Amino acid sequence: MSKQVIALVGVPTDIGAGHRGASMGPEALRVAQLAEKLRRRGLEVVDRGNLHGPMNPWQPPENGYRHLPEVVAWNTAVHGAIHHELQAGRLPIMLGGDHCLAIGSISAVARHCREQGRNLRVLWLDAHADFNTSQVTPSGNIHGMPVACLCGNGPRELVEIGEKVPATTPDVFRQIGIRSVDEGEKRLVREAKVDIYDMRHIDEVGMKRTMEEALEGLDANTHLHVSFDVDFLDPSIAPGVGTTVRGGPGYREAQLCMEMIADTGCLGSLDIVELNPAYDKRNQTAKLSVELVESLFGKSTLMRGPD
Ligand code: Z70
Ligand code: MN
Ligand code: MN
Ligand code: MN
Repeated sequence: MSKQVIALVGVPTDIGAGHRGASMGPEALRVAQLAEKLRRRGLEVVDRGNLHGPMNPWQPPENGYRHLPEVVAWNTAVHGAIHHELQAGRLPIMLGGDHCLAIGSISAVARHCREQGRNLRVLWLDAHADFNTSQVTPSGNIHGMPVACLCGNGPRELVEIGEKVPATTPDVFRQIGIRSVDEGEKRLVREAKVDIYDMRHIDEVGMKRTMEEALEGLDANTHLHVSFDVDFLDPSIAPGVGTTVRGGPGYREAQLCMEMIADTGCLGSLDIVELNPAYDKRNQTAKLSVELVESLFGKSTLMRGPD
């Protein structure tokens, strides 16, 4: 087998968010030396630069959605770019950008898995379930809706980006670190039976057992996609996000989470989203994200492996 090549795809927009600034995420990750750190691990990395799309018009929601046409435009570009990289055998890392962009990236991954006859598992690392619809959203912000859209519950223009409708089903998702779910959204995740490992679960059984559960059933034919919303992390270590929610995983729990994913050998694609340099201090949240991604690609904090 030839060496796995990683492709970085920057998507500089905050079109789906409720705070401005996630559009600066890709550059902050580059400044924190994401590519160089992965290369130092012996990996081959190409940086595709940034995708382009409409400006953020910063308008109030219309019919329950903020900036829907712009969100469609950005996600259409993401879908094409991520599918292109997968098709060429590369492992794409999407540098967001806000989390609405996972509609484009995960629909592309799902399409690729269908084409290749592979099974898909999505690990959704987030403080939020992102399962809102226009009926129940408290904000109209589409970054609170990507999982619902991917499962067919959303506006036609977004749901159809996956080519197959729905692009995915709730059973492929494992959500970890969840601690902020809106009232109407709770009913929806329960009805859809989304597999949620919330902070209470992590507190009760620990991160190790949680990850064993979330990773159960993977095999050599599984493509593992990690959608890493940086607000997954406790705000004391990761202040550089638009929406901080206290009570998240700390440094050691987050490292263990990444190390256990690396150990599966199944990682096939990654989103890094919601990093917001406007709220950060000395780029510390970008640096921490890069450290965690190094662990995701096999760097161990312990005395294991080639390090
Ligand atoms: C809330 C909403 C949200 C961030 C997702 C929050 C959504 N559930 N916020 N990611 N940072 O407005 O739908
Ligand atoms: Mn999110
Ligand atoms: Mn393909
Ligand atoms: Mn979030």
